[in-house]
Amino acid sequence: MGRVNVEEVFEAKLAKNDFIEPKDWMPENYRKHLIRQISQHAHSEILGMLPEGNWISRAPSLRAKLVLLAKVQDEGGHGLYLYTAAESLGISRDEMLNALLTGKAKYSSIFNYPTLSWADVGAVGWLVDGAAIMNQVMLQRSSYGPYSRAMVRICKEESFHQRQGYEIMTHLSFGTPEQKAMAQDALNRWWFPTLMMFGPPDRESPNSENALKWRIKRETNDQLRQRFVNQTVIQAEYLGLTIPDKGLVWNEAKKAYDFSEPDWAEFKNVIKGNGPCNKERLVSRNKSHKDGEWVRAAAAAYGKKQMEASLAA
Ligand code: BYC
Repeated sequence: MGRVNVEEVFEAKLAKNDFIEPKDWMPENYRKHLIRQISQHAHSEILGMLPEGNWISRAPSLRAKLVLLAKVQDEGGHGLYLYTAAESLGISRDEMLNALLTGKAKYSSIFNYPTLSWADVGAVGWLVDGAAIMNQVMLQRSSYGPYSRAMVRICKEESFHQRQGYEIMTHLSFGTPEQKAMAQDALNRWWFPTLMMFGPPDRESPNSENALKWRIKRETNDQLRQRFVNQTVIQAEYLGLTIPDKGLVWNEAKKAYDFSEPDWAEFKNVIKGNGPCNKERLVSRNKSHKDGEWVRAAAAAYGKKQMEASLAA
């Protein structure tokens, strides 16, 4: 029997749309690319708990508080699935968390903006979760099995999150003039940062070529951004809100909206660590990590005892 060429097996799997699984051979750059993207994604979920968590104690009703609590808890769960998927590629949870806590790791730019009013909780759910789903639906068909399966579950929960945000925006937009003004103000502040979530324009996206070749990403940053704009304009119209972009205009020839580019200098500055809340977010995350030390120690001790008991039985 001839020797199996592992590279050919890998390529054949990609060509057939089969999943690559943790024990399969994979090129070292594919493994590193996935660790980078999945760990950044996990960090974003965990950091994403902070701007929303900021409003749990000030939610305007018990119902609103319960729904927001459930949503923030879901984000913690998403982080857990994603860290686990990244661990299957041979990196430890400690290594990833250490990179986050020391400010070395990237996480989504969007979570470095403040949530100034209850309307921001609505705008985050509607726009930020809406953008997250747009990106994550394609990731459900990502080539790495554990990442793809994590995304299936995450997408189900994200669609509930998007509804939660849109419901808040609906109440405010059809409420008093002051409430409608709050909704408009939130949209004004979150619109362009949300467009930045999709990443730099394709002409400046160094990772896209490999991501598309390996079917980690299925669509480009610009394609997803365009689809998000097309979908969201109609939702804003229903709410009677104005998207804060004078360059937004329907283009009949391309059957899509033209729109202004976000300020890419601002985006670069935020991911360098100089956004409005970068420092505050890292301080909060470090504090939570430290405060949770005894919980991790207790869970590890319990796990060890259970293991010893099962080995002795
Ligand atoms: N923020 O070559 P590119 C959520 C970095 S979770 C910060 O296009 P790629 C939610 C990028 O990492 C939302 N950095 O990269 C959670 C790269 O730097 P490195 C997060 C960004 O990977 C809780 C460089 O810029 N979603 O929504 O092909 C509550 C060049 O970029 C950003 C995910 O993570 C950014 N926005 O494409 C509510 C989805 N954009 O690593 C909601 C998974 C780019 O070379 N990730 N950079 O130093 C992806 O799909 C892709 O990684 C991205 C970027 C589309 C984000």
